Amino acid sequence: MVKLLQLGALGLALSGLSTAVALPADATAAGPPAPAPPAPAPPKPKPPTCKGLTKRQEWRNMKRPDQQAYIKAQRCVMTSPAKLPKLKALGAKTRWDELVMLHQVEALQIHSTGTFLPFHRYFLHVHQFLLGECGYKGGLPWWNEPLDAGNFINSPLLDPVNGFGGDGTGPGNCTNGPFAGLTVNIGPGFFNKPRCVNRKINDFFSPLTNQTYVDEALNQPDYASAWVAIYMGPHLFGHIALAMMDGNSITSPGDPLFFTHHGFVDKMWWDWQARNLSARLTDMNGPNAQSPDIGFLEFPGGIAEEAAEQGWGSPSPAMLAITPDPKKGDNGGTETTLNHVMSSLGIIPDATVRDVMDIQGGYLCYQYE
Ligand SMILES: [Cu+2]
Repeated sequence: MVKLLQLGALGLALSGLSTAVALPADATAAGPPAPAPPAPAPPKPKPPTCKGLTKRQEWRNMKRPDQQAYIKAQRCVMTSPAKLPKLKALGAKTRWDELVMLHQVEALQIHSTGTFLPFHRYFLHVHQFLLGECGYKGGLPWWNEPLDAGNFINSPLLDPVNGFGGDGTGPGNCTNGPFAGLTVNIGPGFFNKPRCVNRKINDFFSPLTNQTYVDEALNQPDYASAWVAIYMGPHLFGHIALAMMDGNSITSPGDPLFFTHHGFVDKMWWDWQARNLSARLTDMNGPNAQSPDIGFLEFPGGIAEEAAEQGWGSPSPAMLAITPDPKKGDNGGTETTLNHVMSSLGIIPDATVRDVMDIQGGYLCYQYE
């Protein structure tokens, strides 16, 4: 991805160069001016395009070695030492912790907001980058949850050998399988306590990820209603049914399974966009941070009340000191725009919402299968 961007920038620089070279040639011509040759058509700036799309396959359609390579890379990120001094100072011990801390620090500006979908698309991209550091070159898997709605417990994704490990057991609801024995140091909430990878499957709520609810989201007429339908629909109920990392909204990405759930969420947004691309590649709005009075849409009460009731605590002054300005790029307003700047706290460069609107626009290059 980075390479493509660099190539794109190089192309622009080269096209600028050829224009610059053409001008002095005319200017130095001696004697009477020759009839001007027809001006060469200015090179059309090439829109950034994708050379070879990465395939994001549904987990059970991936070949077994590809599944194993993905899980191996996730384990590698979970055991690689943290790199960013500011995040290490706040308690991140591994590269995985840095990823989870990113979600933690920005939690109140990326949930219940218009930035929810673009940020989580960017967040998956950050995840992909970290897997790349561990040598993974394949696409991210996604989970077709309607196939398992009502029966998450028997999903092949929860297989201890060929999946992400099963339902949590024991006092910490620690999962078995490939992530057993690994430690996540970020969360729950705004606290940082070392924990196992944990989850608690609840098939009372998992039917609410079924195709009916997906279709309801996909049938929304505009972004303003679509993001709410996705967020409050299959996204939320998938989280409730999985209760990843103590069921905590702030630090649930500690569980590697999070990224297959959010692949499903991202695909819903893309499927919605694809129904009317010309309009929906630029359709963006919604608050760029939670209102203190409303907080998370899924919980009653505002931010302060939720923090107390959910036992999350609040961001420490040190966390607030590294929290990006949620209005950056939005002209100081409270509404998410295409110029909204998204930060990964230094894991990868910042991106704008515009960058991620098109999953095949050049900044991103993938397709769902
Ligand atoms: Cu999130």
